[in-house]
Amino acid sequence: MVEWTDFERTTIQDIFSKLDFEVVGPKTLARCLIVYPWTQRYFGNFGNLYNATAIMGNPMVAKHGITILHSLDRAVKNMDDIRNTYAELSVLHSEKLHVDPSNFNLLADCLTIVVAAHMGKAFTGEMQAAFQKFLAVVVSSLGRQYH
Ligand code: HNI
Repeated sequence: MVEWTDFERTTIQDIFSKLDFEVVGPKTLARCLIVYPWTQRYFGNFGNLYNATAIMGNPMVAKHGITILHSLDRAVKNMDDIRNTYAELSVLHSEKLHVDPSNFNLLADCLTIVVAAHMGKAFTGEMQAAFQKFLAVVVSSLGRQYH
């Protein structure tokens, strides 16, 4: 069971309430596919991922990035039970999609970078610590049903 301080709770909720999912989601997934090109192998049905320009302009990447952000928002709304919130998604990524769980960390890091770029100076070290703690719990919960 993860303990959250009031500061962590408020910070995470605050960051998410201000994020434009339609912008941040696509940017995050695109960045992951560009920086870690081996992650592209899971998106074989997404069409043209030939280079960075193609990835950034790919509507399926954009749509899926938004889906991921909405899914993260579910964790924000269930901060005391992220593990159960992601039980089904964990099974899906493990048994159906066969996504190597180390990739969850890569996507989480890309999200942190995109958020930092959007928030600029407002994204203090303490806020980053809270945000990354949240993402670490998400990553661990998504990886829970792997065996
Ligand atoms: Ni992920 C589908 C959430 C990381 C590959 N993923 C989903 C769906 C959600 C989701 C929600 C839609 C499920 C459904 O249709 O029922 N994925 C998340 C979250 C994270 C994450 C919250 C991490 C923070 N997924 C990743 C990573 C990869 C990944 C890192 C691969 C590198 N996910 C997929 C693939 C699909 C997917 C592939 C199916 C996409 C499709 O539409 O075909």
